[in-house]
Amino acid sequence: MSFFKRIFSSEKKETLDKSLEKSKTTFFSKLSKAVAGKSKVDDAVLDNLEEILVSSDVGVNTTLKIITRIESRVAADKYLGIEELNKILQEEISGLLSETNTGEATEFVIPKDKKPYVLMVVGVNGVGKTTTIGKLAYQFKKAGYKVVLGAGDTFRAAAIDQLQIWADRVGVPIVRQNMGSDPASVAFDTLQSAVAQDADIVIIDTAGRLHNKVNLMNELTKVKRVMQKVVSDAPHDVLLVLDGSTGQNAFEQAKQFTAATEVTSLAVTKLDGTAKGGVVIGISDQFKIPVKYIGVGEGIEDLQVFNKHEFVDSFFK
Ligand SMILES: Nc1nc2c(ncn2[C@@H]2O[C@H](COP(=O)(O)OP(=O)(O)OP(=O)(O)O)[C@@H](O)[C@H]2O)c(=O)[nH]1
Ligand SMILES: [Mg+2]
Repeated sequence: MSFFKRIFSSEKKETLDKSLEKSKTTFFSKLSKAVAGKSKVDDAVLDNLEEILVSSDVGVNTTLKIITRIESRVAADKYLGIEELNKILQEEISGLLSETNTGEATEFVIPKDKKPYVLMVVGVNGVGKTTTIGKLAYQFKKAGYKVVLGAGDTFRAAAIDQLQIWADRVGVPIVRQNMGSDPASVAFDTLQSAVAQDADIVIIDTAGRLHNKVNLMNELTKVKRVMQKVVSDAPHDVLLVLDGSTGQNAFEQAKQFTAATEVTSLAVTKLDGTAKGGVVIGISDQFKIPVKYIGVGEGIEDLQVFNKHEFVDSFFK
């Protein structure tokens, strides 16, 4: 590992540790209370643990899996201190997430055989789509890719301007039309422009707010279909953005969205300043769709490639 890479990863780790501070403090103090005055891991401790995991937004199904693992590992009525229980929990959660072969990446990379690689970003309003696009454009550009943005959220004028600000900040081109124009037409233009410029990556923003859900899903379908007139297998990635600070709501949104339209990866944002970081553990376990990115702040650098081992490590540190 190079010197710079080492510096980068330790910085990344520090940011992650800091962002998860609130989740960790809440979790650890609840955990301490659960074992305070106890001399063994009995049913009462396990019940408490179950409650702590559920209230940390890990989700019921994933919590039950974790409890089962702890039960089979800890001999009944064995004495365990808080440190030890914490360590076992960390190991079991890590083990559980290891059963999926996603969340191993550590860098912002895209497959080489797709050019341009087309990434479409979807999600309900306010979750952080546009911000995540700006941060992604920054990271991809930094990694040496040529990026073009498409302002496919034509529902609000401010949405187009917001993406323009990010494009300017990062220094990448943007393709836009007027407010109210057809998002599919913007996507078409963006792909054509990207092909003409020999760009590596296209990122298309979409509206989160439309008159109703059916409209929104129909529109996404249309955008995809029209894109394929330019790049036949586009989009290569449909990234659903979820607001992690909404906890179980993020879960629900993921369920509803994935049922209504094809989603190929997830980004969970706003993990800074929330006590609901556990939601990422549940989402990674419950959805077949990989969590690719996590948002840890509003700044341009505040996006990380989701790595499950680093995440669990930070969560329990
Ligand atoms: N703290 C924090 N704030 C974030 C993060 N990601 C996005 N935000 C903030 O969330 C708010 C909404 O972000 P947008 O990117 O506009 O969300 P959007 O999904 O594009 O919203 P619409 O365009 O209305 O559908 C902004 O104030 C962002 O700065 C994050 O990781 N952490
Ligand atoms: Mg937006």
